[in-house]
Amino acid sequence: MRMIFHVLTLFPDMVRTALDSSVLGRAARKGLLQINAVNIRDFSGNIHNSVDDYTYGGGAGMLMQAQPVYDCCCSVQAGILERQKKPARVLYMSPQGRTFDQDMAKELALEEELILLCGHYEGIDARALTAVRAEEVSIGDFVLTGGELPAMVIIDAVSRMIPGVLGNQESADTDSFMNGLLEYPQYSRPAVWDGMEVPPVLLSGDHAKVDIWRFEQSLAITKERRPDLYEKFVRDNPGLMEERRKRIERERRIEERRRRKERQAENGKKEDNSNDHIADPSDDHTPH
Ligand code: 4F9
Repeated sequence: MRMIFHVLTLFPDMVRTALDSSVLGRAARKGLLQINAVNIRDFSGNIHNSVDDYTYGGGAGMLMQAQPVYDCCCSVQAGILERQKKPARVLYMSPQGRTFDQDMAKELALEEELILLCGHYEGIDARALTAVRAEEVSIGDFVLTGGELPAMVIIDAVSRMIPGVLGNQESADTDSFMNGLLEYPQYSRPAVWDGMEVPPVLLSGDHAKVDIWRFEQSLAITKERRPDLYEKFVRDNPGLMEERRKRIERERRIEERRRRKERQAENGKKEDNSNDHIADPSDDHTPH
């Protein structure tokens, strides 16, 4: 099923050009998604094609008027109603909105059509937003010159959740942030570059060890840089964290035994090993 993104904007070319290249362009040509950039100015309804005016109450800047935005949105919704028998969600790009994240990207990828409304100047008359039932969405705590870049950010993040948009190679590496942790560092050839070595475990060929190393890197980086994400991960994955605790405990015991043997060998003197044949009850033999 093809997903259609309707972008309502005063700068439709900006949106068309940006989304016509690379991964999204390829997906569009494959028929997996469609970008419908609609010029709000086409709905001005006056010979001057004007769509903005001064704000009531004063203050700097112009505001996009309600009528062109409303008419533009209704025109697009009319087509959507014919195709999917229900109106599409209308997302208004705004710093006042709900913060966009990966969970929201996954949620939006379930829709067949979406309307992304882009404001300019000081924004859009609040009555139009009410009339079209706009949901305000923010991509972060900063102010831009318009909603086009946020709309493109959302389209990009949602599109890569659509089956077939990413190749297998590309989709495999999404799983890291998708699991709620930050990415571990990655390396390619050469094994030594500018005097810096690739961590030896990655050259070992031991896939289980590599997985553990990557998980540990992800955990450490997330704990250091994003304690909020780390706490959430620990809360949401008690089983994984318990498995990890057991693994670390097991490694600690093995290391301790190794050190003890080493000391014994060094001293050359006999210590009491008479209990070594008895299984340690705290040893965990479950497969990992
Ligand atoms: C929208 C900023 C969403 C961040 C829209 C000026 C915006 C924005 N997230 N800034 N117009």
